Amino acid sequence: MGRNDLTLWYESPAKAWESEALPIGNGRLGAILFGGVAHDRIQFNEETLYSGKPIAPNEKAYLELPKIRELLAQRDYEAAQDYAENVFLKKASYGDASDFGAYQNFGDICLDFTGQDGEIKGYVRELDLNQAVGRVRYTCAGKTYTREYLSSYPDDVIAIRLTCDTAGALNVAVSAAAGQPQAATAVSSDGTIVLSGTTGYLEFEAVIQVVCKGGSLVSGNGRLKISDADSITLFLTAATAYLPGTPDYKGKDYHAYNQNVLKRVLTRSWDEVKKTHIADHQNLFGRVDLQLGQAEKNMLPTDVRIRNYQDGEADPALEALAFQYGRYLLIGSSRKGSLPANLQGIWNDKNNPQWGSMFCYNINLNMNYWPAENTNLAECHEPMIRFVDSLRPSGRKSAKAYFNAGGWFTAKKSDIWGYTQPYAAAVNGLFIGGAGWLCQDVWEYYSFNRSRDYLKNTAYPIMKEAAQFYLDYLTENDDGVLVSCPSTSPENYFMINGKAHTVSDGAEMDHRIIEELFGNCIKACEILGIDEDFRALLTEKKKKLAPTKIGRSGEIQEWYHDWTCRDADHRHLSHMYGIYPAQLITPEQNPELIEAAKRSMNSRGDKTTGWSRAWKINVWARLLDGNRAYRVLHEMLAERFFGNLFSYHPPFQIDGNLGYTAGVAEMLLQSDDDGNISLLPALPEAWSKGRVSGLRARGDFTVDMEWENGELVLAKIQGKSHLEGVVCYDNRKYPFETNERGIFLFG
Ligand code: FUC
Repeated sequence: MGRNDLTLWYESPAKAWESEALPIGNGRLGAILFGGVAHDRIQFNEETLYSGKPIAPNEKAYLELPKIRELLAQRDYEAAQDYAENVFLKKASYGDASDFGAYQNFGDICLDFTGQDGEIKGYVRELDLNQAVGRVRYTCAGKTYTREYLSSYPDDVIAIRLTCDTAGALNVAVSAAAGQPQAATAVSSDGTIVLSGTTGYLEFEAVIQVVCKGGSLVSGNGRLKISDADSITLFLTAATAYLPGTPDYKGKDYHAYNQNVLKRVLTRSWDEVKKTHIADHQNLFGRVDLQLGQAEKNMLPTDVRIRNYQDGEADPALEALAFQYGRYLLIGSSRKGSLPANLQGIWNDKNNPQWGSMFCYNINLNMNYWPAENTNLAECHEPMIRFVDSLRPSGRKSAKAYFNAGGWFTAKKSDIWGYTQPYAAAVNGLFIGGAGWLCQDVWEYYSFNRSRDYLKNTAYPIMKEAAQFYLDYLTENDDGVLVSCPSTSPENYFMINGKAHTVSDGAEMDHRIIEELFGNCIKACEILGIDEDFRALLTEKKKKLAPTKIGRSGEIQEWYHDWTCRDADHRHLSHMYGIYPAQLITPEQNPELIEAAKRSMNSRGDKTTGWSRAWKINVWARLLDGNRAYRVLHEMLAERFFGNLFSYHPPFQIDGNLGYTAGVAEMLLQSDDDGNISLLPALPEAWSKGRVSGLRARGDFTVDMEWENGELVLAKIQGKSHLEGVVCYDNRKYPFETNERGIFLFG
């Protein structure tokens, strides 16, 4: 077994799904591996198995909007909130809220072994991140048993291989446990188990195909009983009737789909399937190498390392492993053609998971994609961008229905059914920045990869239409500035006369989201040489947007007015948006605001939910405080990562993992749209020596670096030849030279 520095490994089977078991995934099909000896459980998911169904917007809701604005103009926040929640957002107006979809558990593959009655020796369970293969190995009565598990993107299946070093020693009963109440199981002596049914709205089917070498196979009692086999291979395919782009989002022939997948894979040997899978995975995963310390620590099991780390033992290699784990998880949950990674990626064992395991974009979905570009996984970004695009038809209806506006709108959350409406309670559901924030990903993909064709045909149309919504929605206040009204600052409350309110007449986060979106649209118009009038309009409106303000506490104001917030340590850092994830406020350009931001960050404190800590790592990196970023990172890894390295809010949420990964990269490398690349901008003392290769910088650059005693000793910044002549310089510590081939060297 591997034991290399990119392997998670354990000396006993997993009992707990959330904190011990190990994930594999191909973007569409995910599985969680337990590795039990007598009984093995492989819990699986298919990314489109959601409850719920499409919900129509309330087309007349906008008629209530002027009243909310009027109450806010009178600064009657209590009445404004009451009206917003009980009239404008009244749940009954929007159909049945329970139709909002929750991600579902598909089921389990169960393996019950017999004939292994002796003492179990040398048990090892591992997940090899480099190969994306899970393994179990142990010895019993002198025979060594091995299991391998993978979820292949090229073959579109989950595949499991059972072997033993002694011929004819495998005796196992294979069965399936349905995750859905309305599912039936059919077992057939041709070696298949079919699990099919409906959620009430959506039909689904999974097929498990067993292939044995040697021995015999019989079916009965809902199981396939295999005796005396030399080796056994299981393939799992699963699909649903989900079909986006149709009025009811249904119509895929899932049965034919499964049959085709199986037909194809059954022509291939296990070795071929495995080889193709590893090559495909390594093409993405292998692009980045990060060394932060001694790998020898991997001689200890991963859960032991986490415990030692919690006890204060230094383990920079574990910090690097958690970085790579985030990349592994993004590859496993977001591949070209799939849906984006939801709150739990694609891994979920419940039918009522926390927050429906939905797509939530007042931070969570956004954070999932923070490492997509800078850690060299642009292909994994594609599902997110396609998803944003897919929200537009519904988003146009919501813009019209709730705001009588053009363009497209979405509030804070969506399922797979195109939900874009605002909803009660306002503290969550009246988020105005959804579409704008989602457009950040659309722009960033261009910014890193610089495809003009993508900018013109994909990015700009999505961004322009979102900008059109904000142009219609913004209102001018008594100070003559444009504000978002009504709006909330995600999920926070402000205090007036001892009372907490959430509906406001201007939130810093919205203003910065809109400023960034307008700015990116302006840049796109300039690059493409189009839409001169629209560009002029955006430039004019951008200038009039409410600026970032410093309040009497010396901190950044979270709202247009100088209010204090109810929870000083609130997990959302919405007023830091301009610093991270946007780059509107920088140490070079805005030193005063940066000082105010530091005060805001200190007020919020370090110890919050999983994803909130990850956001803090990224913000402190942008504030160029590497040691502080590291402190948060260290506490996060010790206090918000389970032994299986899933990060938790709690509960497990993948945003924490992915935000952590982005944060590590942000500490090592920063870049912007103006051609600045900054090497080791927030290197902590704890990482005094290390090297990294394959990080990405905006402008289509790939960066390798080595450092010793906290100082850069070598850097290679490689651009594409078509970018020769692009400005590229380090505006911070390490200036470097360009040469005529677009390769920049330091050291
Ligand atoms: C937002 C956050 C919560 C949680 C949920 C999924 O509502 O404020 O903390 O992450 O999304």
